[in-house]
Amino acid sequence: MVKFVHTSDWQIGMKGGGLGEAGILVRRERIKSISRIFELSAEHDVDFVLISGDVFENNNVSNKDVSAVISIINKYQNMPVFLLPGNHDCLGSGCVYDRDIFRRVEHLTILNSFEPVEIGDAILHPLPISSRYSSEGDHSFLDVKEQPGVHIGVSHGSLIGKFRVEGDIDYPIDLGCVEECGLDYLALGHWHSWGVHEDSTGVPRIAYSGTHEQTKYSEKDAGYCLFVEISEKGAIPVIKPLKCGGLSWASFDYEISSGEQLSHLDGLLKEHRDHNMLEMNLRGRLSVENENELKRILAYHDTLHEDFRVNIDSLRYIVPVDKDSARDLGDPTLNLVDAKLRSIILDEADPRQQAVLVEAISMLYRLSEEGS
Ligand SMILES: [Mn+2]
Repeated sequence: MVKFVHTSDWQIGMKGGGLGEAGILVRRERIKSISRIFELSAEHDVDFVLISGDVFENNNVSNKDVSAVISIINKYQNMPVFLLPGNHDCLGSGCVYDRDIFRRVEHLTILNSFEPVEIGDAILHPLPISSRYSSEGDHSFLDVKEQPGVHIGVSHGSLIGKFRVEGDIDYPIDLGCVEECGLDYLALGHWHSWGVHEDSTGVPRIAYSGTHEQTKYSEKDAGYCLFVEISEKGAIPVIKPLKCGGLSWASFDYEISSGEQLSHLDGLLKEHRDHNMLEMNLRGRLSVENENELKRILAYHDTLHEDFRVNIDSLRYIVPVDKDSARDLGDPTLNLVDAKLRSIILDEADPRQQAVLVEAISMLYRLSEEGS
């Protein structure tokens, strides 16, 4: 029986990724999430923790970042940890794992060669990475079909045929290698979503743990590590995702076509209030008269989240073309300017000029609201 936790892509030392102030929070959470992986590992009484690459964002990370990771590992002296260098923290000159501190942590093994490593009933077969980018991959593991023990491949790259990417995939991995060599499990890193894949015989033996803490809105199924239990050689692995991510992210699209939808939008945003990180892509058309109400709704919801971003590139403000729809702005001069702008906009054919006029009218509304 072999029990372990599989994790990868911590990418400690990464910048905020365009998240502004929330980037600090995300970086801090990526460290906390490592603690949660070890807590979960202890709770599940695993034999070891296996990390399949990209623990660090690059080989130039600060000693402070390295120390933060080692500090957590050191809190669990009885938990063996096996760490494979990925493409972000690849082997070679200046490799982060050449730093002295890694040699001093006795229960941490850097899988920096192709030599199999035994741990209890398991034998790990590492394929460490030694360059940042490559469109080639060698996944010829040792043939262990006749060897006793539970054999676990540890690698970093992209399963061929499983990812839709333009151009060459990074470090291609042929899923046939698992059956060919007789592996019981292939622990992968590189992609940030967790997922289990079947080998060429249809048995789910290949898995990405995904990143332990989500890094951007576009990532799905991130913030997990995998608990893996393999009863004996040849058995089907039991693979269970464990939530370790601390931040909750959500992203949704909303199409608006009238001001009456604003209260619905407000309600929908309230339903998303528990997410730390919320992104909304707002598109459609909205009358300039409703612009301020929209801004007030958004300003309130901005106070509910660590990060709240609204993409309004596809939202167009429009002016009702009906001349009679002009409203009383509470000042004769403003009313006069409003009427004048409306009459010009009706005759304006150039959409760019129209947009300028719409903006002018919306400024007029703001002015009237500030004055009232
Ligand atoms: Mn990678």
